[in-house]
Amino acid sequence: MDQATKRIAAHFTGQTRFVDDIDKPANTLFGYIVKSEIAYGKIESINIKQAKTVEGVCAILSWRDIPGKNSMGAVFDDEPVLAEDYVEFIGQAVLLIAAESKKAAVEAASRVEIVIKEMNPLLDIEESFAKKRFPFDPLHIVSGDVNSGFKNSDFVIEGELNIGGQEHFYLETNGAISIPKADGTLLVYSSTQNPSENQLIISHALNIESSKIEVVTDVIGGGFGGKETQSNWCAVWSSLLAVNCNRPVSMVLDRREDMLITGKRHPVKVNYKAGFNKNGRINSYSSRFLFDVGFSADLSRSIIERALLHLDNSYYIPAVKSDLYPCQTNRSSNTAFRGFGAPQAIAVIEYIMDEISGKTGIDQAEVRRRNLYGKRVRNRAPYGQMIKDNILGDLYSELMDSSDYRERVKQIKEFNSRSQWKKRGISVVPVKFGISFTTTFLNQGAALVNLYKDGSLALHQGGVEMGQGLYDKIIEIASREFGIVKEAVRICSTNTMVIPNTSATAASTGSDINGHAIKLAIDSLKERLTAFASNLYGIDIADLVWENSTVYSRKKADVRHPLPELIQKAYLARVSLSEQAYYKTPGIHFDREISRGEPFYYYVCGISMSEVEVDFLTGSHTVQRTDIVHDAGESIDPLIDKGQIEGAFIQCLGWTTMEELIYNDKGLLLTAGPDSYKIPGIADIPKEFRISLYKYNPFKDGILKSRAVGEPPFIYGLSVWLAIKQAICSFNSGHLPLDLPATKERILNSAYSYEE
Ligand code: MTE
Ligand code: QUE
Ligand code: MOS
Repeated sequence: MDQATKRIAAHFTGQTRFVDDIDKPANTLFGYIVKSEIAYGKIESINIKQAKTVEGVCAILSWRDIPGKNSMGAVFDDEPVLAEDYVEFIGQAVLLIAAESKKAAVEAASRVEIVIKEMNPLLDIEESFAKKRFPFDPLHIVSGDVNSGFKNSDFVIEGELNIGGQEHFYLETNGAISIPKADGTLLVYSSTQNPSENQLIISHALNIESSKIEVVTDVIGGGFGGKETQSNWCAVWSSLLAVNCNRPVSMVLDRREDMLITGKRHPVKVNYKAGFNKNGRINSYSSRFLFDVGFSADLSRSIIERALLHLDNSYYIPAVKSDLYPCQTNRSSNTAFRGFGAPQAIAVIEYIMDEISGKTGIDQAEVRRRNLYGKRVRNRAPYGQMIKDNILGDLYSELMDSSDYRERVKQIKEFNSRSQWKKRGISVVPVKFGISFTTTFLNQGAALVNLYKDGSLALHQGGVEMGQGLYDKIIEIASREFGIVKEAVRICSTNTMVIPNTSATAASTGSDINGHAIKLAIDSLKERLTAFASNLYGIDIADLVWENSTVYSRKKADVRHPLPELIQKAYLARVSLSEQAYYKTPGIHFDREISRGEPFYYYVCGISMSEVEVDFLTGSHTVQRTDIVHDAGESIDPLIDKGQIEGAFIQCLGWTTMEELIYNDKGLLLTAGPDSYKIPGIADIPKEFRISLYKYNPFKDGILKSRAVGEPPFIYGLSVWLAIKQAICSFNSGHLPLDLPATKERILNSAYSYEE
């Protein structure tokens, strides 16, 4: 088995070593945070006298003990490492404790006396909006004239949709181990999607240069966006304690702490207005989005920007106007989560598509088809980018054929007319997901490849493996490009001392950016060695073939050498066996001021269809069947890509039908554990689950003609929610709106109420 396969096997059998599983040095201390129990208030006094008497306590730090900047905001300086005068959400870190044992740390924390003058927390987004509590400027987009669009429409609808947040529920919680070295440098093992940012934030807080902070990240137990910025926290906290005590400090959050203090997917409240014609085509769409960003900005500006860039989903809309507001609340800071704002925006336009079907009487799939972007006309997105190489229509046709749609619609109608309490519904949802960080400068990556004298190859790159199969793809790219067997290739942990200034492994760009960098490095190394081999064996470069760790000549049968032999000779001849490379995504730009540009290198498209059966006595439902046709290009590893599609779909199904974050009126998250927060289980998988990878796209944009896959398939889960809405509509055509998540309770509320 090659290393990538072993790693994957270890991952799904629970043998991957997470940060907490690393063998720690014997003198490692346990790090712990003292958290605010109040959502908003002024700190009047802190007394640590009793806490310090607990045996085994080594340090109790407040913000005053931070040698550098008390700031760990990734984009804006609005997030203190430790609270100063005010606390702004329940769970905010006020003090740090290092102790010989967890027991001692927890005991000390319970003896800390913090007096906080409680103030009224801001917990409602409408109220935050009314008070204009925006941590940064709202975003806007205008394209065409919506008002004349509404005037010229046969129908105009207006509505409100409430979309819930979502907990990441990665298997491995946030955590880091910081180890101070004798030379004043720091080694940090961190469960993060962004080692370079951990490094930078630690450097600011400790006031030491980045070059002295080595952040190492091995395979992590999931990130899903939740470890882009908020992994900074444990990394900084453990480092502050480690330097203060001059001993290693391990800080790994338990599940309840992690759920309580880290941010989630943004809940959103949307008011929309849409104008369309009798033929089902949309003319005009205006909307107001209120995003609950939590207490600080975090990545919210980029997240809202991605929402703005996906409010069209796959549809051509002649006139668009949208205002998107970041509303501050006294909750943990909402952050990146698979889809990065796009799922919320796409949910709205898909809801509208369903409403158009209801008002016009045109089948929901047909309404969607009529609105898809065109190939030569109707092909410019509201922000100006041309939708080139559009295959949405082809994907649609393929899905219609392979799913036997027409026949099943008949069967569903028949079933629904016979069945009083159970109704079935079906819905199609396409996706067009923009690939690239919209923050253009982040689209860069680097790699270093080292050959050893025995012919084995080690790869270094900036991406983090979190279960998405990045390492597998990188090894595959290197082995294919170099002509070396995978068994001889190793990929190394992500390390800030080897590949500097990396971007987060995010925006689904991990394999494209890092894969390209690896390919460039491999190609230069191979070019140098090819020249050497051509000389050595006296044959033309054009006739040399590298395959499966063998170098041979296309023309002369006697020229056939094992790769290790060639490498050994190259070493003796003093040919460098190492190469570094740098990649930046070409041709993209975006002007934030006017919301115009070509932010995306390409789009990933696909289409889904789900059929559900809803029981209107209990509100429960089953997913009878889901069909997905997804364009993964020339997939580097079809099994990995199918796994991504399945996982993303199920994750969205959780978001749209069962995962509910419930807070009390003081702002305390009541659902801070798996006992009260339900994520999908094995029984929630569609009874029939048919995923196919589209084979006919002639356009090959990604690394080795593949396409990014991490986030786009998340959108497919929306088809379950909208199929439920269709079933409700069969039960009661005058039903109330169906907010997200469509829990049993919401399904019944929607089904048994009537719009006046
Ligand atoms: N798959 C697994 N198993 N675990 C994860 O944490 N994160 C998702 C996606 N798939 C994730 C995952 C998110 S949010 C992103 S942006 C991409 O993977 C990141 O990896 P990539 O860019 O290499 O696709
Ligand atoms: C998609 C993403 C990200 C993004 C933009 C996208 C993302 C991310 C950032 C970002 C932006 C500004 C920063 C920063 C990060 O932008 O994941 O550190 O200063 O982190 O379209 O996934
Ligand atoms: Mo993914 S939300 O871009 O980490």
